Amino acid sequence: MSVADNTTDRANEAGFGEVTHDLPPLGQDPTRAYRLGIMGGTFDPIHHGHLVAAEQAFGDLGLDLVVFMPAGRPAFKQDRKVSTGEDRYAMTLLATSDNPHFVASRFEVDREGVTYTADTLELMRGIYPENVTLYFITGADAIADIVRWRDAHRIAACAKLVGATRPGYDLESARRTIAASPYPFDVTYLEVPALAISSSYLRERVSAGQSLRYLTPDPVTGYIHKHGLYGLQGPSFGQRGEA
Ligand code: DND
Repeated sequence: MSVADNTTDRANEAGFGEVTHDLPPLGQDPTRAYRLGIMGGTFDPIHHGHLVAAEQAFGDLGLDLVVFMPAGRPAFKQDRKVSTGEDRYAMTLLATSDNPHFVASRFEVDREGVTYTADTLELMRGIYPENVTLYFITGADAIADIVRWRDAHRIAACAKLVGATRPGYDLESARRTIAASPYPFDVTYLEVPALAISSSYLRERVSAGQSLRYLTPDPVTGYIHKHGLYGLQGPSFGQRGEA
């Protein structure tokens, strides 16, 4: 059975209707095991903290690939207007394009309705054969929250978790929260270079007309300026002089 046939059958069984996808093929050789990393995020915008965490997970866990998956319609970002899925996907594609083991996917952006991680991972579990283990990569702060995410038990059943340290977050508290959970989460904690960068910090800098250099790849900065994201004031990119 091809990867695509498998996708449609299993997704139908799960009640999601027919699913087409752009996920990379993996698991072709039934005699070996594969490891697929999934870096989920709102990525509004993507920055070097996300990229470093994924690269560290790739190396430390011996992953075959890391799929960067911008969240489709995140139910959990009610406090502010999130940029369109198209803009967040485009920036993710630009940021990952020069790394041969990073892939950007539209899997959530193209899905109708609110996109929950449990649904995404269950669909992916159906798409990939059993010799592919899924590793969902998050910041350590998100690890502590994950027990409260929609259908957390389904997340625990479909994927292993990777908790990347993030400046200011206490790993011990994340460990305690996971240990107290009734669900069988399998978490690997990673020390990643401490990059105190956040998407909100980048958005603030853009709206204040400040540089994003060394905080996110230059093509992402170019996209933000060209498309006037984050309340950028003044002339568009190319006339400002500074990226
Ligand atoms: P964020 O909005 O935190 O993404 O969402 C992360 C993932 O959680 C997405 O896939 C969401 O769909 C999923 N989620 C969240 C809440 C509820 C549910 C699902 C649900 O299904 O119920 P950001 O773009 O802000 O960040 C992406 C990742 O990168 C996060 O794991 C974050 O902790 C991490 N990160 C850093 N890691 C290391 N160093 C830094 C980082 N900045 C962000 N400087």
